[in-house]
Amino acid sequence: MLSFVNHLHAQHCPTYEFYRGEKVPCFEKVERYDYVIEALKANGHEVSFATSSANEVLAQVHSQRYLDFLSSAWSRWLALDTANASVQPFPSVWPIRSLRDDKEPDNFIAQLGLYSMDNGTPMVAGTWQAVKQGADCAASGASHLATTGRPSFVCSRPPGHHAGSDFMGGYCFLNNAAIAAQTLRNHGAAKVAILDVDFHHGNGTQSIFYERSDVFFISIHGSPTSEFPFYLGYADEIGQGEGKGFNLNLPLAAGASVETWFDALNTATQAIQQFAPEALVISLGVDTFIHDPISKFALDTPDYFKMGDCIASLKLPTMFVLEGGYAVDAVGENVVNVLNGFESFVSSNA
Ligand code: SP5
Ligand code: ZN
Repeated sequence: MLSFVNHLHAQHCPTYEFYRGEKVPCFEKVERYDYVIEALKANGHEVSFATSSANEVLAQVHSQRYLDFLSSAWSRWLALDTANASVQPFPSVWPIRSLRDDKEPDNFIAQLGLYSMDNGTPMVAGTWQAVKQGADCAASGASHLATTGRPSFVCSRPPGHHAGSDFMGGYCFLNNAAIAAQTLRNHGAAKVAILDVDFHHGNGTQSIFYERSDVFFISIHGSPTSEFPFYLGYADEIGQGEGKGFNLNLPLAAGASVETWFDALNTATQAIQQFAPEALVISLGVDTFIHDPISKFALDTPDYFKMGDCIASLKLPTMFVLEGGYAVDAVGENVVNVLNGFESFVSSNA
């Protein structure tokens, strides 16, 4: 499968995040990417740099004021103090209920809170360069699928599915899966489905398409009663207005078995079949892995091959976008197993 790889990913290299008030090393590590590239090459998958720009689609997925903030954030952080060059900014105040989010304060940390859902998404000097290139890879993977009918894999970090139209969060800045889906729409696909198999609910992707009937969002994830992002991802979120009936959440209890997970996948694939999209985007997080350090599902390496095979049985034009997965040295093999499982179905049913 052709992979569009983000060669600027390492410019996003935060070193620490906060856990229970203490600084801990980042889970979303630079090496995750290297393991995926290594596994892609070892399995004979071709790689390409981005071939399209996401400039146009970015403004369809994200608000202009958020894009302006994100693209200029580091220079304004540095302008406060040159010593900030080696400091990761974190928000400390947020405009929650009863506070105004329509006014943009001049204070940088106040702006950071306005455009963040958590304090778990560290930013560094090269974050914008890395995430913009990731968006270009997502647009490229979608254009490749739309123009050739062949599947693609977007190999990029940081991930994207927690990023909403106007906020970052959960290690995510630009929503690559949403950018891919919107690019497919722009190429003429009337209906697109996004299946999010990351352990965490894809709150950003859900919210971007919540009032739209042209993009059906389906997510299998740890229940928000106990798992990040906590404040979205319940089964009663079915879409709104035009979008009513075009959002499906399948939350599972932390600790759910592999069998339970594949039952949910079966429910998801049936719903996708019913929707009959012209293209399918998979938000491919492999933090469902039994040894993932921050997640609580039990999938093992061979299960990822089966996942790919199940997805291929839909026989839809499909692309994959890398999301989470933090058991660093297993991420490559698990991701590539999904792609191989997908291709093995396609070739054995050709
Ligand atoms: C894309 C994605 O997978 N984002 C996940 C963001 C999760 N952020 C919260 C991390 C909390 C880490 N908790 C550490 C538990 C260690 N036992
Ligand atoms: Zn995740």
